[in-house]
Amino acid sequence: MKIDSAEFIRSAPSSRELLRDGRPEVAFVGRSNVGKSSLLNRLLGRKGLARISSTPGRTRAANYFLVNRRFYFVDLPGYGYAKAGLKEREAWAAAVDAYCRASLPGALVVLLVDSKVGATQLDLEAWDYLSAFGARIVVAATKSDRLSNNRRRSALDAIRRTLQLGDDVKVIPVSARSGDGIKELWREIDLHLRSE
Ligand SMILES: Nc1nc2c(ncn2[C@@H]2O[C@H](COP(=O)(O)OP(=O)(O)OP(=O)(O)O)[C@@H](O)[C@H]2O)c(=O)[nH]1
Ligand SMILES: [Mg+2]
Repeated sequence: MKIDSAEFIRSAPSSRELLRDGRPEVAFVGRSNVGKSSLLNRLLGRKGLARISSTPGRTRAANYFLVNRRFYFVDLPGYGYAKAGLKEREAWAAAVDAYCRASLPGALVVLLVDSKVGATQLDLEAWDYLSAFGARIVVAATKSDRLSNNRRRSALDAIRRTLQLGDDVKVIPVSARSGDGIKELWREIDLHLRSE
């Protein structure tokens, strides 16, 4: 897809700030540090749009980006940040829960799983949680540049097994660094936007 415009619109830490203007949405969900902001920037071809941090757990609210004035990319805060205190975890859960309740099942969810780390117990819980909203989910196995071709293939199989994915669910290896899988992921996003 040709990106004519991409702009940060707002941060939504609670249901009050959520956008509900009927535009289609694509939400990016995954562990803290899994590469959500990097992938979003790569998809949009805008390096500094979503904030990338070497310190995990920096995204605390749902961040809306308006693309081509037609649809939203939503960068959700990452889960599983070990050093997060109880207050932070509660803030995280509140922001994500508010978003999911209001915007799923309509949105397409891109669930990011680190291809080197594999799917964790928290990823499985996230999968179950998101599926319960009836959301369409595509799994992006991130940082694929860190694995050889052989190891990438077994990593994808392992993710499928751990998340117990059916054949109808796509797992796309992606790299914000090399650009691997970006076209394939756009194809899925396009399909969703067309069906809206
Ligand atoms: N090798 C490699 N590193 C990546 C890739 N994508 C992201 N990273 C690195 O992973 C770290 C986290 O990236 P972010 O995009 O900030 O991750 P995030 O999921 O948005 O993190 P939070 O907002 O804290 O939840 C950064 O150090 C990135 O440079 C990738 O495709 N390949
Ligand atoms: Mg982020």
